[in-house]
Amino acid sequence: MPTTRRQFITQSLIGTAGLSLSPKILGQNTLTEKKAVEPLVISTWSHGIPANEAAMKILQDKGKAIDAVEAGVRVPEADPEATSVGYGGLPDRDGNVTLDACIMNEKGDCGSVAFLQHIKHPISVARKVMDETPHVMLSGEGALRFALEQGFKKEDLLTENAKQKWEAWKKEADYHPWIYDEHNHDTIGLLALDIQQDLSGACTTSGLAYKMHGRVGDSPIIGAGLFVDNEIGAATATGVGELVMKTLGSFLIVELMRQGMTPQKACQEAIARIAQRGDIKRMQVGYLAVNKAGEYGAYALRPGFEYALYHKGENKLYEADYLQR
Ligand code: SD4
Repeated sequence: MPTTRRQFITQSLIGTAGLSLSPKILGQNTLTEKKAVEPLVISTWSHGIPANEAAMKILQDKGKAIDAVEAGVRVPEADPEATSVGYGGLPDRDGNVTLDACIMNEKGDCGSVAFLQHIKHPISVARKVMDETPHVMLSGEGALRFALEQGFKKEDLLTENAKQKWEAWKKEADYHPWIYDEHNHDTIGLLALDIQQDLSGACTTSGLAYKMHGRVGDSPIIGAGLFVDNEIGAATATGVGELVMKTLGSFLIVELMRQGMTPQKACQEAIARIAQRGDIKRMQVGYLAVNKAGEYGAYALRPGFEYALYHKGENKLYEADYLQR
């Protein structure tokens, strides 16, 4: 029988380090009473280390998870060396840097932008969509117009380095988005648990390098690249977006945690679901998940998926376990 929400939360709280089994914890007030918990930030790839740093600073100042996740992912968005996020991202096959991002808070509110050009911080535009409009998602020209109305600056995001790589690629124009290449799959997905025990997440990317003009991946799709349910947990994805979209991976992971799986087991199950669908040779997908109790998980289709975890005073890079041996 699936675990009910109340059972899950009670079990999670029992599992939280430092919480005693007082009758109060097990009683009626469980859902409304908030205990200060150890904050946690987890994010994809090595650019997660400086992103976690920025996010944790906010959490340590007793800030909210939603502000932490936005501040965190803005770090790689602004970094020209991060060639798969924001400024400096590798362009599509026509030389346009097109960005996808989404954000989700503890109330289940979310905002997203897809196929956005010329704006360095798509995550902050996504936040504005969440906070300032009745909608969840804006795309292309409309997203750009909204960003400019909100005071964002129009910029050229194609750096000299990215332009040179694109020009080198054009000589062959050989397009294999599915082939795993360590430089082609570096979306940042970042999840945070604040001291109020609230969860939020953010996900931002320039998508697959040399993609078709107009292609949108999983990263701005709520439930695919990111999902947060503050009563259960949160999950985010990186890798070949088409595989994540076909299985709605992040939503699936949160639902599996709702049924009682640990974050690790839920990530494994979501990766297995992708593998069951067909040939995944040389393709990469990586998932991260965290639950309300601050337990986390990470799993990938193949070796090489790194994630950064900032917890209990340490911000470290780890390599996730994987399916394809
Ligand atoms: C996408 N998931 O657009 C993204 C690509 C990526 O790490 O780089 N992920 O499909």
